[in-house]
Amino acid sequence: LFASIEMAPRDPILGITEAYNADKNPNKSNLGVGVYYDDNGKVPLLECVRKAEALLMEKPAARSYLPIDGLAAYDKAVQELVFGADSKVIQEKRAVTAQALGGTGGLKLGADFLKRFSPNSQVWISDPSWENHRALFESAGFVVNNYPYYDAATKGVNFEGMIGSLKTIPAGSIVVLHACCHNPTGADLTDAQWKEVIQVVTERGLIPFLDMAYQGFGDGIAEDGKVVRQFAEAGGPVFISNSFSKSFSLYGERVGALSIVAVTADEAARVLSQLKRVIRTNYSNPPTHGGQVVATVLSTPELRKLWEDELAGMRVRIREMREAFVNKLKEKAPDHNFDFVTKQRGMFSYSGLTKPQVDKLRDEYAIYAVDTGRICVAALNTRNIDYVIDAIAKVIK
Ligand code: PLP
Ligand code: TYF
Repeated sequence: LFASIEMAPRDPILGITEAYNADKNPNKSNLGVGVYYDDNGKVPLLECVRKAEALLMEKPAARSYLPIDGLAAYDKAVQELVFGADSKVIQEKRAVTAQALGGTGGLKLGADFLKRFSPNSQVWISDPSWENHRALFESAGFVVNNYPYYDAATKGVNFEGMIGSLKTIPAGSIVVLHACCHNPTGADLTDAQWKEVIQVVTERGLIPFLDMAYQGFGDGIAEDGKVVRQFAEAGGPVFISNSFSKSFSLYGERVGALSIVAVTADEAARVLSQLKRVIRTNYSNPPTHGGQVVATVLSTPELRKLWEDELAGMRVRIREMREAFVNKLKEKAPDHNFDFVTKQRGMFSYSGLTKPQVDKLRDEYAIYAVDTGRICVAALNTRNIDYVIDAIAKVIK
């Protein structure tokens, strides 16, 4: 059985962390993986999480199985967060939400559900997109295509190309959209462009699948969730996967969800029953701890306030690093213009660094970035930024 099995390729992003961990250079920096680090270069344990865990420890509870679709309090809190507490789709019982194993788990539940009920659809993802989108939808059995997205010349979105493509793909196609903070480019659509996308997707009967892994890292919690709300109001169906890996710094707890907006409450009930079937045959029911922590924080006013402040702190720190990056490069490499970096949103920047420049940064300076030139701005801090800027200025000379 195993004799003829070949080595699978490494995940290109997670592979960078392995190489970084093995590097002995004391100045090394990992700008590869999309993880938020604080100014000390550490993955933070949020205060709101620590306090919620302390609260939970005060009344220790047995760990029986959760319902198939997860903790009810969690699912409710997720709905209110992604659709807004006053959302019509919640009032009309047209939205269903199931706790999932991170954002990845939400995407995979949605993909498996769609393969069962829309087996002949094809999937369209942005060019480029998160490393795992293509593989995940392919492993659910779909053919995956790209729609144009990034324009290297303007370092922004090729909106003409994108909307033109959405106008030609067949009705029933599944369109994966980054709700905010596009990974890997950092280039998001404007409000007017979103409006046009929503109109084309709705009119043409495409199935939107919104991936929201960075709610709160762009302009704010409500601001970043706006697109989800607009899609929901457009009528449905809509699929939304969301993740708390980054916004709660709970990467290893695997907390996320899949929400589906149906056209009627009756449809929604049937959808949920089928979604539970997908979950049952995959992992039966989700784990308790992360869901309980997030539900506790979101439904306890003081903790909720603390979380919003801590999330704002992360968002602001990334912005400061974007500004410092641009200003410092202006001094060290005045012939180059990096102003686009402050226009990008979220953790990432498609920096424009070429593969040979990325190789040189790694080999000569122990600075690790993705081959495409994507850097994680959230890995910059007041201690490493001067070293990183000096190195970048040298490799782009
Ligand atoms: N979707 C996007 C666009 C991401 O960048 C990530 C990154 O981790 C995920 C989904 C997966 O999130 P999670 O780690 O919660 O599975
Ligand atoms: O894009 C990133 O860096 C994050 C983390 O297979 C990540 O989303 C990267 C690759 C992967 C899982 C998570």
